[in-house]
Amino acid sequence: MIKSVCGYCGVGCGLEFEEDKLIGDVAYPINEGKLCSKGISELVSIQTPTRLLRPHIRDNINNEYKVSNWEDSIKIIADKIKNTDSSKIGFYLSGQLLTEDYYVANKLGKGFLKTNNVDTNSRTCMSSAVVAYKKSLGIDFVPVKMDDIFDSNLLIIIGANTAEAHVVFHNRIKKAKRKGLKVIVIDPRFTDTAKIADLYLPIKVGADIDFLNLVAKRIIDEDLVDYAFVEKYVNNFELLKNKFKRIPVTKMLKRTGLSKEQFEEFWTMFKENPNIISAWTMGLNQSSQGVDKNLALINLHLLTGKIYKKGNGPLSLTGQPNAMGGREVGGLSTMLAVHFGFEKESIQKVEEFWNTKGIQNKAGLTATQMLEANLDVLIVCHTDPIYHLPNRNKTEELIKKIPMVVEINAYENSETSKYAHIKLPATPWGEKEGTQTNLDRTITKQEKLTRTSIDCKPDWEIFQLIAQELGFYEAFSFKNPQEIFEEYQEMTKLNPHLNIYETSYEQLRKEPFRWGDKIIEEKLFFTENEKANLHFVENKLLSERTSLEYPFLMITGRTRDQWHSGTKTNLPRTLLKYKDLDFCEIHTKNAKDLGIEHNDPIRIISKRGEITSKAFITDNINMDTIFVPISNRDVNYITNDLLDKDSLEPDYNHNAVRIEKLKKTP
Ligand SMILES: Nc1nc2c(c(=O)[nH]1)N[C@H]1C(S)=C(S)[C@@H](COP(=O)(O)OP(=O)(O)OC[C@H]3O[C@@H](n4cnc5c(=O)[nH]c(N)nc54)[C@H](O)[C@@H]3O)O[C@H]1N2
Ligand SMILES: Nc1nc2c(c(=O)[nH]1)N[C@H]1C(S)=C(S)[C@@H](COP(=O)(O)OP(=O)(O)OC[C@H]3O[C@@H](n4cnc5c(=O)[nH]c(N)nc54)[C@H](O)[C@@H]3O)O[C@H]1N2
Ligand code: SF4
Ligand SMILES: [Mo]
Repeated sequence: MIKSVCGYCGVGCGLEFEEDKLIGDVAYPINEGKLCSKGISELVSIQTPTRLLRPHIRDNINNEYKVSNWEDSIKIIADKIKNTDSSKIGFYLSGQLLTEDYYVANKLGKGFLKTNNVDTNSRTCMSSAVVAYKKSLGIDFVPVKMDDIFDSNLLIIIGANTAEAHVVFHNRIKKAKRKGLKVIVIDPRFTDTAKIADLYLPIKVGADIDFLNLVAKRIIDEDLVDYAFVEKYVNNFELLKNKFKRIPVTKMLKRTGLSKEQFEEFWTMFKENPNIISAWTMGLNQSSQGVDKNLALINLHLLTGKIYKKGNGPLSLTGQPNAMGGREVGGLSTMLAVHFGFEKESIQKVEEFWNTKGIQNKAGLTATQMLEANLDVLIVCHTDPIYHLPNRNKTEELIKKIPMVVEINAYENSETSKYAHIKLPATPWGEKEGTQTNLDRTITKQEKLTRTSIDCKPDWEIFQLIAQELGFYEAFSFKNPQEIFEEYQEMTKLNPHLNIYETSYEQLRKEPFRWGDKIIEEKLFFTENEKANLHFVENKLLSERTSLEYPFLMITGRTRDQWHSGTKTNLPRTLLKYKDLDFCEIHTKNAKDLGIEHNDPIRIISKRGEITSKAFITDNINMDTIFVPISNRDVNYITNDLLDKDSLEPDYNHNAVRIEKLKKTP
């Protein structure tokens, strides 16, 4: 029997592998033996016919790929890199990479190629939360753990659908409910998560800042402020208080679409429950004001001292299995390594540690900027930007201009592979080992369960081969993931709050390790004066507006059994299909007005493009709002490419569209 962890979502469930079968690990603290359908079917995806098993190459994206070998492919890539200015090279990584992969890619990019253009799909996902935590707490730090819900009285879930996106955590919420936890769900859709709520608030898309500011104002007006906490630990209270004197309360409530009674019901629960956790994901992050939405929520915890206290705090629910590990390593273009930025002293420390010189002193291109930057070499690893970036017609035009696109993938059917010149076969989950950090800072270990397919290589090794071909043998001579992890651990000592050095690779085989608990115990903030910052933010209505021509707002998101583009989950043998891959939720009244019936084929059109889908008529969505799951691979042909100005995360959840009924094909 081998113990490992699931490689899908940020919950990070423990599992056991025995005789070709996976079961949940009963002794594992996070999931107590439970797994969702994705976890159970991890093994199925290894054995699919759509695995990428050999290197492939072509001169031109209009030609067919030809099978190649590692030696030639790596040489072609290294030669091109040698002849390219470092500012024209980009690494497009993924929150699904293991920590060791991230470490090697980041070291190569920032440390040796001297480009900070090393970013990740987490930009489209968690970057608003990262920036907000840094602005408010002074550090990218999740100050709560999932199990804290058992010490809490009230869980506010805002802009997250745990029932489908963090399934096993959702089961834990249900368990905590049986022990008295109350749950409020705030979402424009009455989701499966809302079904377990004690109070459901059908907020209008994009109105979260208005709602959260109204709550903050009430906290101040009704003296629910924890003055002792604020005095000792928090900046900007007077400023915020003064600003809230002049906010247009009636207009703000109107924008939320909620009634006064609904707001009062919320307020009563908020006031009466001493211990409160708030949890959020894409409903807040993916917005033209994603950072501000986060800050408005964190304000509530700072004002009431409901942070760094058992059963309290703002719990950002990271989506991918190792987006957190990537953040710790420094795999975003806006940080250097181990939580360091680009200050002189940080660069010096990192240069000394890596034994290199000339690290660039400013942030590199973000994932959402790379395609527009006229790059000469783009290396995409473990993610599918053509599928996932917004305004796809534009991204397709942009990627065609890049002379060398290298795609490292374990499967052959990504959308980006249509635009790559070289495809390199990576070793997927189950055939490799390494570490990952789940959404509450718990580091877990993935184990190799089956043999590695002959011509596939783990992601770290692919970056190492490129580094070696470029001549960096000394810095890139890792024999296995353990050696990488140990070098990384040593590096975390440069920034001791990242106490990852306290565990060991061997120890992680036996039990998970959570870093950073001391930060909570000692109530540490990492701002200049070591106090947390309140921020006054307002809903600036920056997102795309609906119009007569485009009268609906489209939001997008997940369904329980599908993983994004579905290279791993859209398989004939996958166990369950709880929901279709392709549907469009539309309110009963809107459908009636358009003469659309259940399952009718429809076309959804925005200024940028169009897609087809199938109507799913329901009362569980706000009027004039539609929802399309991202398992419809075409969804980003119609999404808008506005970005949050601080995090540069896309505004995926605010797209003006119109709907047309299509003729049914006989
Ligand atoms: N099954 C499955 N699970 C996954 C994934 C997957 O692909 N499949 N992906 C993982 C990843 S990478 C991520 S990031 C997470 C995402 O996890 P979630 O964010 O929980 O998943 P989404 O379906 O995107 O849900 C976002 C919710 O926000 C709501 N929403 C949209 N706009 C607004 C708004 O303006 N305000 C509010 N309050 N709510 C709004 C939507 O209706 C939706 O219910 O899931 C992770 N888990
Ligand atoms: N409209 C809209 N767009 C969105 C979102 C949304 O909510 N709405 N959400 C955004 C968010 S939060 C996210 S996280 C992104 C997700 O978007 P992506 O990251 O593009 O989605 P995935 O399908 O998970 O892509 C992972 C890729 O890695 C490959 N792969 C699997 N295993 C391995 C391996 O071991 N090694 C390597 N090298 N490759 C492997 C898979 O085959 C797949 O092609 O989408 C973003 N885009
Ligand atoms: S909840 Fe997440 S980590 Fe747990 S089994 Fe499901 S996909 Fe895997
Ligand atoms: Mo994500």
